Amino acid sequence: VIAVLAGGVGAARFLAGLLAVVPGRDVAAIVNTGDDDNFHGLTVCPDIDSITYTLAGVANTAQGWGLQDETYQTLAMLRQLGAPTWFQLGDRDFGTHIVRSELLRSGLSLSDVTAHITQQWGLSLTLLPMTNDRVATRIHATVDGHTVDLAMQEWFVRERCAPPVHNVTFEGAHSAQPAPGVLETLERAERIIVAPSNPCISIGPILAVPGISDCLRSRRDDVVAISPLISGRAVKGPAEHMMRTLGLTPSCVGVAELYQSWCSTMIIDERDSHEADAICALNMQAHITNTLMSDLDAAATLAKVALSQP
Ligand code: FO1
Repeated sequence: VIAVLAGGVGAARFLAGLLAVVPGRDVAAIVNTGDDDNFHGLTVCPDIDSITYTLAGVANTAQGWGLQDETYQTLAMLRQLGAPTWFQLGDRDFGTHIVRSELLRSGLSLSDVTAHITQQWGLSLTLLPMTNDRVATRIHATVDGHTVDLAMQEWFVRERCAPPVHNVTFEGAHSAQPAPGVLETLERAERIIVAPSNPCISIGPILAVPGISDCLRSRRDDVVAISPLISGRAVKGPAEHMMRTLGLTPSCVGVAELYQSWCSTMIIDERDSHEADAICALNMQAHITNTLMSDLDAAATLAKVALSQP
């Protein structure tokens, strides 16, 4: 099995490329659930859904979240009735959250529900939520000189990633357990790939679940990460700004510094070839290639590179 640590869009694109070169039954993605939240009484799992919709071919790729051909009638009604609507849920997307919430209420775990939904879309890979327990990413940011503690979606969507972040914590992580199959997959995988996802808010929550980072450390030689930053910039999302305000180096070297204790190889972009020596100085291998997944072919080529590292 090939294990992939996954956040949202970057991971979804990478997984689409990986599935073009490896059968789905041999791929298991361990997905961040720290972004999950409740809206209108429903459980929303943005990263699981981004991956599901992308692999099912129904994602709104221009927008970067949600579904194609979406309408917002339900949201309009909620607004009419005075409910908060800053988090835009489309009518089709609501269907996912209704099914998920109902199955969770009936006693199924998030793992079971996720398996059910991915099967309904005909996906052959395994999507494993990092945990079935509630872990919530909290963003400690500064607004008008005051420190505020925001839920991930409040900071990301409502505040448009604007308030400078000075700390990120993972509420509930200390007492969470990895979901069934997570540690077994990491122990058995031929290769563990860290998708090009935000190191602080996509990969960070996965590492915060007890047992996962120890397991990765024991597999260090088989862990390969793809830098989500190219020339110090995130292809999508707030990684660069966030790393800077957190006091980290916003570059592939800064990501390598975060991963070095449990990851042996960083795949970095051609535009960052001058950073390779700094990565090797961290006792890691640096592999230089095109990491921009501009289309499915580029993502498949990147997946082949990640699979072929020694
Ligand atoms: N991102 C936005 O920028 N605005 C939204 O209104 C929004 C709604 C939304 C609904 C469902 C869903 O699964 C994702 C949604 N996202 C939205 C994306 C999401 O907030 C982030 O991309 C991830 O949490 C970061 O990985």
